[in-house]
Amino acid sequence: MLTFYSEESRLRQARTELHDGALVTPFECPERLDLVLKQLRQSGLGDICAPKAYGLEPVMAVHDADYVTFLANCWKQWVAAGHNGEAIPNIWPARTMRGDRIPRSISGQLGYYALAAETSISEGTFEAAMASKDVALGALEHTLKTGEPSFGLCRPPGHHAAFDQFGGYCFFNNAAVAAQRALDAGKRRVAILDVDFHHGNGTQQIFYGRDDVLFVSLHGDPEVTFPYYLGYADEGGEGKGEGFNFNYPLPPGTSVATWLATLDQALAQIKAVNCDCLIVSLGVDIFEGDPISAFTFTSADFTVLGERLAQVGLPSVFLMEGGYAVDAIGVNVVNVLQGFEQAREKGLELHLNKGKG
Ligand code: OKP
Ligand code: ZN
Repeated sequence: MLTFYSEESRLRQARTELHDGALVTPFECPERLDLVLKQLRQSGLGDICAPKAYGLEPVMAVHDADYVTFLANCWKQWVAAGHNGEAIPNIWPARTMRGDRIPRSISGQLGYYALAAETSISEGTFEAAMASKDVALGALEHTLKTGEPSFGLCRPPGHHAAFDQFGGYCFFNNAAVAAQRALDAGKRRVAILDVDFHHGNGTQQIFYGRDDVLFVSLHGDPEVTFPYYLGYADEGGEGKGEGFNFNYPLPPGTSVATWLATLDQALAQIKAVNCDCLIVSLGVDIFEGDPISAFTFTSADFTVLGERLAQVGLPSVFLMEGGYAVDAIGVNVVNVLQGFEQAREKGLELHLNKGKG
């Protein structure tokens, strides 16, 4: 399986995250890349290559142009306004105020375009977000061309980024950018399966009214978990999109057996709808040792996850989302990809033998 990766992902090097009422070193850190790369190289899974630059057009296909301009200019404007720290929103167009004004001040714009406060914007953030969506697009292009699976080692992650909002460590929605690109390349319907611990609110929002992208997510119950305001079981899509959105919220501490049984339901939903390819929002923060999440996967369980995903039998693109137990992140990611590859090869073998009669 080919991996796509960009050195420019390292340009995302924020120093601050608002966590537990303090500014801490961000959980979503560049070291995450090192451990995944190291394990990929050791595993012999396949080559690692750099994507080409796809520009802004595929981003504008799912994001608001003014939002993209805001992200491109935010750091410069923040510095020009004389601020010393990183750019962090501290006021929003809350329910009791106007939601139709985008203030001129960068502080006002930050609140307008942010959906949470933990994610600081720092120098290089926009460039890293550009690299991350290129990684996703490189992986997608390879899979569309060859039918072979691919892995996009995206960083920063994407699934919380909505049409015109950043947050939850995400700026561009890499999975959405890739899904839209697949459609624009002639695919009729794309399935996005999100296994990250956190609900992919951005992906859901972008495709909520559409039937050409099926969004299915397993995640920590938003009653008690970020992002709190989306990801409930009764969100089934709207208009044409009705029946193309499935949420499986699960309580903190959910056993792997229950999680996998729920996955089987989610996979049945995907198989019940005709899809041309599968994009997996691969967060490995469902790991038992994750510092900000509450599911119970062991490293070995990730292999089982990969095996099950192969049963869907669709051309598949894996895109990195979360995973903050840095020491284990490489093993956990590679276990998914190897489980997938091994099950897929076995499946192909069975198929060939059947053909021989
Ligand atoms: C991004 B991805 C910790 C609370 C959680 C944001 C979580 C973002 C997760 N201070 N805050 O889905 O892994
Ligand atoms: Zn997550």
